[in-house]
Amino acid sequence: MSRIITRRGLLRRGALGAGGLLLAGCDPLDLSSPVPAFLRLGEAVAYHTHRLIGADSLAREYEAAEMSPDFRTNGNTMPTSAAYRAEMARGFAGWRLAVDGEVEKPGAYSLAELGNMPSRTQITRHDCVEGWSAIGQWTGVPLAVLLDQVRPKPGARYAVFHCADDFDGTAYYESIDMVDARHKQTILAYAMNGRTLPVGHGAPLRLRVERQLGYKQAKYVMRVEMVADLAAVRGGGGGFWEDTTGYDWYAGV
Ligand SMILES: Nc1nc2c(c(=O)[nH]1)N[C@H]1C(S)=C(S)[C@@H](COP(=O)(O)O)O[C@H]1N2
Ligand SMILES: [Mo]
Repeated sequence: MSRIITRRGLLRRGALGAGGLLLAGCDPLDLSSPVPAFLRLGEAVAYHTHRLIGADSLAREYEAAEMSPDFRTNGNTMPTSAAYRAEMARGFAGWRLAVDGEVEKPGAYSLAELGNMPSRTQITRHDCVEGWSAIGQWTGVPLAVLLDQVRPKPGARYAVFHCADDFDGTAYYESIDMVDARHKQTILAYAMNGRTLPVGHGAPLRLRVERQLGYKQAKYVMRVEMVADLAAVRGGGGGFWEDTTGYDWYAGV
């Protein structure tokens, strides 16, 4: 019997009964290769199911008439760091998004530069685990466009989003795999509902990774770091909530 080691212990492949039934007819449960080793059982099944349905499958998009009249904010709504506050006071004129790590050509991009790149606008539903949803319109630069500029090295397997805010001194961050990083609807948004992204919603730039839950939608993104492995990044779980509360890293909706 083959086994995979997860962050929370040992899984036997034969234990994946529900997933085997769900996906009967193909051989999807070879967990030896593409599933990140630290996924838990249910999460591994969800990850595999999503990847089988299709790396390119799109999250549902909505009509303008369906947009929520009031899209609430959640989590941090105003980073406290002095550097962030100083940039905010200047309308983020000196702010740069760093894109670095396992890449051939690290870059630092101003908001004007990001705004001049190809953009995508999408109206999607945001689902927070705390039990609320909202439909909003997002405009930004596809992460794939940035990746084509910095050229990830072959070993790069995850994009890590480092944020300006923290909870009691522990920085917020998130991460996604290369399939989601290159997905058509994965954008770094600088506008929401047709206006400059408000500070409460993550100005100057926030991630939209539309096939996953709310907490993956990192606000106040300062730096995108390409890495080979998530174990060495902060708590090793791939995100703030994953590290501190045990939320799933792969939070498919
Ligand atoms: N940097 C940062 N990103 C974050 C959070 C946060 O507190 N800090 N909260 C997350 C959660 S739980 C949700 S539901 C959404 C909320 O986004 P909104 O404020 O635009 O509604 O942002 C996510 N991204
Ligand atoms: Mo959330």
